[in-house]
Amino acid sequence: MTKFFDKKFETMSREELKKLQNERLIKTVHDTYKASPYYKKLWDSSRLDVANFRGIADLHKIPFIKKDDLRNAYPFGLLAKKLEDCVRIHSTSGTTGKRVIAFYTEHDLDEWSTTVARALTAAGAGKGDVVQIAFGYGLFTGGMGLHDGSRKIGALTLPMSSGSTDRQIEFMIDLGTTFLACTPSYAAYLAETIKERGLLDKIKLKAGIFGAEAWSQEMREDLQNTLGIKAYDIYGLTELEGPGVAYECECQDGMHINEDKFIAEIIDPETGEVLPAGQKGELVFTSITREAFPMIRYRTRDIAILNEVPCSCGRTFVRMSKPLGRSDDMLIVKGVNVFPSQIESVLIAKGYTSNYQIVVDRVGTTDTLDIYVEITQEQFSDDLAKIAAKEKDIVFALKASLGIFGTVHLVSKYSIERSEGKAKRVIDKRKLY
Ligand code: DLL
Repeated sequence: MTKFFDKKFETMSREELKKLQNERLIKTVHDTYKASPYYKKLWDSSRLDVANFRGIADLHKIPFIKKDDLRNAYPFGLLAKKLEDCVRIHSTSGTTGKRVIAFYTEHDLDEWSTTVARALTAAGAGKGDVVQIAFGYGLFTGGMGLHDGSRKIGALTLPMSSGSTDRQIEFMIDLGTTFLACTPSYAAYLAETIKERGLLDKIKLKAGIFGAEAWSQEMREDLQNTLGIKAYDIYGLTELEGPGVAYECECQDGMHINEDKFIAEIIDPETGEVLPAGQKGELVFTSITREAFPMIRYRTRDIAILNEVPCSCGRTFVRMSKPLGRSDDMLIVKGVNVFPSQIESVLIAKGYTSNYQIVVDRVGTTDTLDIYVEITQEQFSDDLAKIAAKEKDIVFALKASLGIFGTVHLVSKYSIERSEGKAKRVIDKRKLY
């Protein structure tokens, strides 16, 4: 049965929704122009006529905001409220450059917790449920984001943060956790450990809310089968509040974008041209309810497809596909575009686990692609000929999917480090030299 947290908005007619988006967009543009010197300068230099801005019809006239803008404006340049009106910050991990700091007013936190409450409710959670949050707490948005959403729906919230796997399992059993929220790779690690310890019949999990990294449909099925749950996807990014920008309903066929709070566009990442729904391209979001840190035409670098076909759950919000990867996660190996999730799909479809790592290197002028895949202890005791045959089988399956040959190495269990947060699937040595 479909459950809604906010039926009024989640099932609003498309016409009403467009009207609401338009009003909110015009207000956001005017407020931001007045309040943020960075946006003012950017818009003035591109001759945006803010006074006569007509809303969605003029959205394409606004220049994009990119990650570099956020870095250049660090830390306060994009603030559109006084610092004293802000009550919290979160931040990106900053592994590939300066951190981005996002600011929130009380109103922003309330809006955010509503988006997460919608996601949890769509997955079936509510009062009486026990929600175990194994996303990292702290500057990362996952922990606190899910926490506030879970509190909002009246569930019993377990603020575990990531890691301490023994304690996670102990609490899960002792408190009868019904919903687990974490990265899919950490969920896979938890599932593997619970299974190995023979504790599957002791857990009461009904569903999982997983996100913050790419995960394939095959990985979903694997998690669902092992844990006996439904595994729901949740999407978001620090720049746009955090988790909850989009969420899955029981149909598990794309994530509904919270369109009363965000306007989504798909663009050609090369030309910046706006593409029609149904075409693959880079997701661009405009926030229309955020006060402290408005993001107007923010280029996410996530590649996805929008689906405007009405969903049978009754929600009218447009759906986005699973991100196929970040445009900057995409590997170009031997001239071919490769997303790690494509490799994951092949491996899981062949019966392997999601414990794999991809190593790309260059010998002379030729790229090399090595894929390390864990096998079980029993498989590892196979004779060499059997292992070689299995490796060859994966090599050909990957060639059929990616179009290029790689080298596959089947390795013993636990040779690949387990992840408690976002998994590190790719080591691109070409970037390290
Ligand atoms: O990962 C926010 C989040 C926390 C989302 C918990 C979902 C759950 P960042 O650390 O800023 O924020 O990373 C954002 O992670 O641009 C995507 O590339 C990726 N990502 C987030 N959710 C998904 C997902 C959080 N469901 C970046 N599927 C985004 C695939 C995802 N990729």
